[in-house]
Amino acid sequence: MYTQALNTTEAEDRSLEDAGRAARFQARIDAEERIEPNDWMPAAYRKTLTRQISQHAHSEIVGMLPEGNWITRAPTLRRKAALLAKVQDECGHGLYLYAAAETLGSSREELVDQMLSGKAKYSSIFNYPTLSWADIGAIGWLVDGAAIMNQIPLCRCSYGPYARAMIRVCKEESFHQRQGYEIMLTLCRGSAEQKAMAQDALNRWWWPCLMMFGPPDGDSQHSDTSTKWKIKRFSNDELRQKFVDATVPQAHYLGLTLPDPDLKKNEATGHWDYGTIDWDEFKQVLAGNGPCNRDRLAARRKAHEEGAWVREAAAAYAEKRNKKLAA
Ligand code: FAQ
Repeated sequence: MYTQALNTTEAEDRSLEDAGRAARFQARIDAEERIEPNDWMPAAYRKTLTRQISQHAHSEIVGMLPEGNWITRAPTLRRKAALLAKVQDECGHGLYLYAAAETLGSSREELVDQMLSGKAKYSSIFNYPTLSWADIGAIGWLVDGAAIMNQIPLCRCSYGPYARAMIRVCKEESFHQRQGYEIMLTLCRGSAEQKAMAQDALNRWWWPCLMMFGPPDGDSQHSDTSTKWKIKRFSNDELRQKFVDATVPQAHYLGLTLPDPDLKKNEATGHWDYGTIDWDEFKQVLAGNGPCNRDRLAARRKAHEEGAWVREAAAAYAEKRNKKLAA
């Protein structure tokens, strides 16, 4: 476990700043050096990274639920195998991310309890329902697509364990994005009913996906410090725009229409200008009032309770093994 002595309070940090530690820390960040678990870091850097990484981990774990819902109903054995593997990958991402967060001094139990009690956030996107098979295509294409756009720059995050975890996560998310797009392509080349199902999924997932990138830059609370510390390399709005620019031509290739009458190519900037996002809806989802917030937390709490015997057995085995090794 990483030493408790490194867990400085904010008051202690202020006095350490006087000694120039904070300035040396910032100089290392500015020089693109990686910060590793045993290095000195300001309490606020540790806190914001623990917040972001744990929220990211919870998103991967809760994110298994909407797709997991379709494993038993996948249309073919091939689709079932791919979906099963994808959902397992998301679980693996959650586990790397909890491990990365643990290097900052919080235990996995503590972090998971924060999620189960509703104190910690997870991505808004996982509070929407998966109503048809096309939603599985839309999630892979759009949700994983948005996740990649956000996570590729995190491979260069200043905190070593998070940046390294992101490399593998991004490779797997790219595969997920392609399998989702391929489901959409198959539906769009199928019957009129299948194409309509794909269009309906796009209509429902498009705006919530744009919300995944977080509040507009003017309302983002953490962006300034996270940018200074090179946790964030692009702002929420910059990443959202990159996602729109990459995704609109993909929708056109599928022969689908984006549910935004204001969407228009801006010939001067080369970007796709999009309409107004419903930030009230985003705030409602964050406040726990999205279509599935209650179901998602109830499902996670049930799984946690039902898994208690596994945790107890693992702890008993570890204790026995440690005693044996010490003997
Ligand atoms: N949902 O000041 P900012 C995936 C919160 S993984 C919920 O701009 P920040 C893979 C934010 O936490 C998806 N809350 O915050 C997958 C803060 O609240 P706090 C998850 C949100 O941190 C695919 C407050 O609003 N990805 O999809 C959201 O600078 C398929 C103010 O916001 C990550 O977590 C939101 N959408 O920027 C899995 C990536 N947006 O903490 C399964 C890492 C904002 O003060 C199936 N995270 N908030 O209480 C990040 O890059 C950042 O944390 C942002 C937010 C960009 C999400």
